[in-house]
Amino acid sequence: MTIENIKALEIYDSRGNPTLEVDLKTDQGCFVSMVPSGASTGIHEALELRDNDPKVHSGKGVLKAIKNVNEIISPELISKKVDVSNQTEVDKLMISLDGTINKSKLGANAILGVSMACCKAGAAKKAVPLYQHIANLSGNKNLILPVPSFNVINGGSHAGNQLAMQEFMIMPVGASNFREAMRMGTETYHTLKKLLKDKYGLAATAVGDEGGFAPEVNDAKEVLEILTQAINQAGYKGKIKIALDVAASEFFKDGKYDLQFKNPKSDRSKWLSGEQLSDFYVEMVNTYPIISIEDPFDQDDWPSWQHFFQKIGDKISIVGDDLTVTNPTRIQNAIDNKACNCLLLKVNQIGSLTESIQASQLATKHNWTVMVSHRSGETEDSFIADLVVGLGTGKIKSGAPCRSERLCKYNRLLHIEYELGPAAKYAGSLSQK
Ligand code: 2PG
Ligand code: MG
Repeated sequence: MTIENIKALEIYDSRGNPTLEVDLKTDQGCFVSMVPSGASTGIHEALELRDNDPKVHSGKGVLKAIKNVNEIISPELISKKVDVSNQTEVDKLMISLDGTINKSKLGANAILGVSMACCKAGAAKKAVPLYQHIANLSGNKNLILPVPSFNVINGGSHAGNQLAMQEFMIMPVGASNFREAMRMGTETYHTLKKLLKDKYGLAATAVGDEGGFAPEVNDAKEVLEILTQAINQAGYKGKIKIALDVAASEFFKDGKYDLQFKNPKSDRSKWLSGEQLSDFYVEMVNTYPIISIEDPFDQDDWPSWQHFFQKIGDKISIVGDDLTVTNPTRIQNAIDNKACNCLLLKVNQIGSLTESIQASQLATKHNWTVMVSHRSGETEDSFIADLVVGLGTGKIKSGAPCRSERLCKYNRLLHIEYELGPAAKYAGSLSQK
């Protein structure tokens, strides 16, 4: 089964910014993918090609990327008669057609759109569900339903409040299956909503980019306090743990961390050194049920990562996102430097499925855990739900249980669990080391 046609078009993501839809046709039908987009993007990520015409969409148009799919990638893949189930060959062809190290010629958004659509077509050709096809591609024999990490409080570059840290997440590690994890997460989300309303008023229940609440609170401890209260009040003490994504690259300035970075009158004397910030985290971990901290430091502040890993790497997951950008070279660096022990896997950071699988394999080979992740700008494509089950990594973050671009991933996971029936396995506490 070869490709008959590939067509890209401009659609919009959950923030109303343009992105790509890719429609790939074979004799078995049309396979559609949609490309996500980040806000707190790491500087080492593959290049998301934008038109940069300030008069249109503030420069965010993706017509160049679309043209690259329609006029360069499509004719090449069609004329080479590539087999859609041979994902490695398809991705390799596109990577060599691009020829740059960060996909800056064709755009990681263009390449990824075709890569994901092709994977869906490949699954159809093999007549297996998408998650099974991905499991086969990656050589994984263990299909696993992940622990969801619900981002219930939004801050950082995803929210209009003063909170510096970007994501406060809840992980139902004590659930016995994925359906129960959803119930625990949503009940806690609604309990939290009520607590926030009672304490701060109705405005505190407005949501940020990923569907989590964005109360006007700037103290992380105050947030952790109310979050712990919500978990306990919902009846899940000990069964739901907390994970953070600090996204510290967003507020690293002149070698220091500015926890008031969204305040134009930020007081420079309060900026923290890497070591001071590390002490702050240790105190938080000792006080609250925190099991995971993502991007605790800037993407190039290696000494702080190493220092923190030494201190607490045996106790919690230290997750590399901007640090590692799903890039095997940066992951290898982090392994060699003992900087973290968990990979955040985002397909658009590297720009193809084959390289994402390689990144995941490299991380797990070195005993890291892997959390598959959405982007803050999302679409209704639920590809990453199949990806996490197929890779069997046991963890996913897809925002709060609120807003359909977040829920479509969780809902797809519910469907997969139903489809697998008694064979479905939930990662639970095994998702942690
Ligand atoms: C992150 C992501 C997703 P963004 O930092 O982990 O939550 O945000 O897509 O804006 O990089
Ligand atoms: Mg992150």
